[in-house]
Amino acid sequence: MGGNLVYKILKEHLVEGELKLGASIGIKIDQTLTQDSTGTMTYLQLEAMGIEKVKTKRSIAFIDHNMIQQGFENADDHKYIQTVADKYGVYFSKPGNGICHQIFLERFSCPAETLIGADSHTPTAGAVGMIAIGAGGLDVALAMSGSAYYIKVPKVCKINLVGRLNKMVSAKDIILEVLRRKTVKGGIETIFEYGGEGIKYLSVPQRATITNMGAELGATTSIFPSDENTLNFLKSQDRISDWKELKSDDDAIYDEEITINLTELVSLVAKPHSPDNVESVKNLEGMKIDQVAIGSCTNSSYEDLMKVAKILKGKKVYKDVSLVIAPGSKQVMEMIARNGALADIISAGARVLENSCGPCIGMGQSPKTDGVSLRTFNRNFYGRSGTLSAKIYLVSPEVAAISAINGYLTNPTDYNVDFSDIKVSKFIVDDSMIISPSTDRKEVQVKRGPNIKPFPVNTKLFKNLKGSIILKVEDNITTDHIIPSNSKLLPFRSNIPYLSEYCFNTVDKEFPKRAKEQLGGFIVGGDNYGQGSSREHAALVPLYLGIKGVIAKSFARIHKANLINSGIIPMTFENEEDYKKICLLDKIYIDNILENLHEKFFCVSNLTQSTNFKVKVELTNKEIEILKAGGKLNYTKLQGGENNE
Ligand code: MIC
Ligand code: SF4
Repeated sequence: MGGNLVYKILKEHLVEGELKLGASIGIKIDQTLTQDSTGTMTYLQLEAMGIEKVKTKRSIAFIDHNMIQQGFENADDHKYIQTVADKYGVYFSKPGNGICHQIFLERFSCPAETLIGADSHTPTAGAVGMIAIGAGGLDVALAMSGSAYYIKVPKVCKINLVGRLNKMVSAKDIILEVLRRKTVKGGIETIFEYGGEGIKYLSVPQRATITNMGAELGATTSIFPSDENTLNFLKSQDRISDWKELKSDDDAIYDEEITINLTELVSLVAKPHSPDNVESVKNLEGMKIDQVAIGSCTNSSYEDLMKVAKILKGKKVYKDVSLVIAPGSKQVMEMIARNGALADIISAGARVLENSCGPCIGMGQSPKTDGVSLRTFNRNFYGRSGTLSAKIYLVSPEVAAISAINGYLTNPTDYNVDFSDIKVSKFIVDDSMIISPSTDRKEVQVKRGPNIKPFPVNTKLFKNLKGSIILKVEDNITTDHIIPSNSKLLPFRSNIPYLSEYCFNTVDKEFPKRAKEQLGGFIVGGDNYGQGSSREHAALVPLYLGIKGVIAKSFARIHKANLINSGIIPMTFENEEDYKKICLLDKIYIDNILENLHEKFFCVSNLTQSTNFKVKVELTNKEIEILKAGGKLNYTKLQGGENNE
């Protein structure tokens, strides 16, 4: 097979393996990105690799998540990241410069290159024709040290966009439609390649909304061709030399194709508590709302905020609604400040937040008890907003802004707002908040505050495994369930012992205590276990609590990789009936796991119920060796260095 965009880029970057569906391949990584809540762990691991300087074409450390600074922890972690970046030759984007994915798109994205990032929404850069993949921090650190990044060659699903969006229906509705059809697990081991005549009406920022939220499908990534719209975008960012045409061949082959008729698309909304719980806005119109939040890496571009400003101009936010807006970057904020749109937003009564992730990750603006919040974000997982009883609905900026004025969910199609003059031919380009690394790196002192604690490292795998089932959970458990993020916990991302007290807090508050009492053990999960973020804390914290393996119906891609990297064995039930039978605190025993890992299926004894059941492991030979070594860091050391993978 050949000729599609995905295979063209993978072929150019292939360093190991054969480019055929399902095979394990190693690809060369051109660029990496980290953000602050995953970054501290990533750089601690990079330091442990003993290299002198990063070996990528470019690596960037962003500060955008952990911004409240209610104690010393955030500021200390930011200083650590800034100094460690300087030491290892990494660019540093200062707090206030904006959200990593928005800035990366504006200032660093390059068609036909590869990117991995310690954040699940790294695929945003697929909007310019990059293969951009979210990964655990350790994999990003390894890429910085010059190692290849390993993936299973995913299937390529072409999404044919035909027709043209109606006014007030937007890119957000396209990706919500894909989620409606494919669900949150419909993209596992898949790359979505967008094409068709409809794409010519989509600007790069609109495409970025789609590739960004492709993460919610569980996809490896999503990609658009690099065409004239890409050229215009890069030109307007003063980066014409980064443009390169990238298109699929006319006879390109795909593993699957689906078509979306944009002309027929209507405004959509994802209901609580899952991004695939999609229905038309019309069906829910009139629902009373308490809060509207506009921003996040999905919908905080200049175009998005200009639409919002035009809708709000001369109007007032409804008396019972709190409207908050967080622009995606300094560039966006400065543009709307200089052209007066920000004044229209402020005059309407919006609360303007700084350029960061903010409420998207529960850093402030938690809704009131039982509150209904409309958000332009990408995730509405249970508890993520910081208020357990809140109901979060995901919508487009158009729906959000009009609803904020009315006080209830509103179908925007009857509104006639003129967006025709929003196009921009030249952005304000000012990279002064991106600090280049020092030339004299030897002199740089890495500053470590007291919040930075050592990360746990596993031991070599024992011959036999024995332990209790410490937790049994349902389908679609997210990393937000495993290790919640909010303004109280995010400052402790470099402090695994502290975080461990909150592991599975929204599901079962007793879990950490039980894990300690039982001296560790196993977790039983449902389908799509570990969906959502890339945070390796969702593996490192269970490791710290003694978890040896997770037996689930199926796993989300990044979380499975993070478990393996931590030396925790991901197993799936061969027969789903066994999921039903197994109980909390059952004692299980796995004989000769060292040998069994090489078999596709092996037997687990349930000592409590005096029964046996079969589990499956889907691992490459390298992953088996990583598990035996007790995680990827140990494995890399055993191989004699970071580059001998
Ligand atoms: C998210 O949107 O869930 C996050 C916060 O950006 C995470 C990263 C993290 O947990 O720090 C992600 O998407 O990977
Ligand atoms: Fe930040 Fe939200 Fe985007 Fe994650 S999804 S990177 S928290 S804006």
